[in-house]
Amino acid sequence: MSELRNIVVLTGAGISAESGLATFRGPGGLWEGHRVEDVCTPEALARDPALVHRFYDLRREALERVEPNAAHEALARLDAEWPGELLIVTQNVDDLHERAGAKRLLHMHGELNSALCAACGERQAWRGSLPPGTDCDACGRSALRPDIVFFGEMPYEMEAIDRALARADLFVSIGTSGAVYPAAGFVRTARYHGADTLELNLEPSEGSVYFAESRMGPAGVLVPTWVDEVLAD
Ligand code: BJW
Repeated sequence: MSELRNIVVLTGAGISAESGLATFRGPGGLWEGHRVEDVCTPEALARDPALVHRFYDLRREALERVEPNAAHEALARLDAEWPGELLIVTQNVDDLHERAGAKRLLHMHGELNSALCAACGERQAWRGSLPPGTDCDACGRSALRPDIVFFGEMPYEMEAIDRALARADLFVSIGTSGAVYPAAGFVRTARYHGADTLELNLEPSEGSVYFAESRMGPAGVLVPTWVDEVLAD
């Protein structure tokens, strides 16, 4: 730990579970009875845009009713106080990290409060309902869709993430099942470049064997404890 300077933190749905947002693959997960891999695709959006847009409208509404929890707050404190490099990469499309105060943050799977033009690729901040056929401010075409990375689409900011992983001394994964790539491969990339690795999760993830250390429990307890340790070092 004495040489620790550059940290990359990856977060998943588990970090927002204690705020009241459902995870994807647990019991009672999102998409109610459907495998997310079957419905969260560009093909599903093309087949039934009203259904997919409505689903994200409801998720956007639900976001207004929840608050960041102790884990988001602890990471925001780490961001404010850590003197070395830090990158928080979230797979989550909620805005709880930024509402807690995190700044060194990337959303690799998109954002609920953003709309993407399927015609010109422009992204714009979005609040409230987003019906299919909404006009794009940039190109005027009626092609706005939820700014969500579906299966088969390229996640955002991969070059910046790869650069940070190559420089990381420590990679920490919080509240993710390790079922979805490329995020599930970050632990191996970080290890390849010599980083120490730590997993904080309710249960072992699919890639648990690749972590040097795994701590099991709720993020709202584990993350503040880990942040205290790092900042005290
Ligand atoms: C707690 C807790 C508490 C609960 N405290 N913990 C075959 C092999 C390998 C790869 C592929 C393949 N076929 C296709 C692929 C690629 C594909 C993929 O990975 N598929 C898999 C199904 C195999 N990936 C893609 O298509 C991605 N794009 C891509 O690969 O582009 C090409 C490329 C090439 C080279 C480089 C880079 C790119 C795109 C993936 C898009 C994912 N999108 C979604 C939907 C977002 C929209 C929405 O929100 O509706 O993103 S899917 C969904 O899964 C969402 C999440 O971000 C993502 C990950 O889920 P997460 O966060 O891990 O949640 P859960 O529910 O799975 O787990 C929660 C965890 O928390 C659990 O472990 C709990 O125990 C824990 N937990 N409570 C702590 N209180």
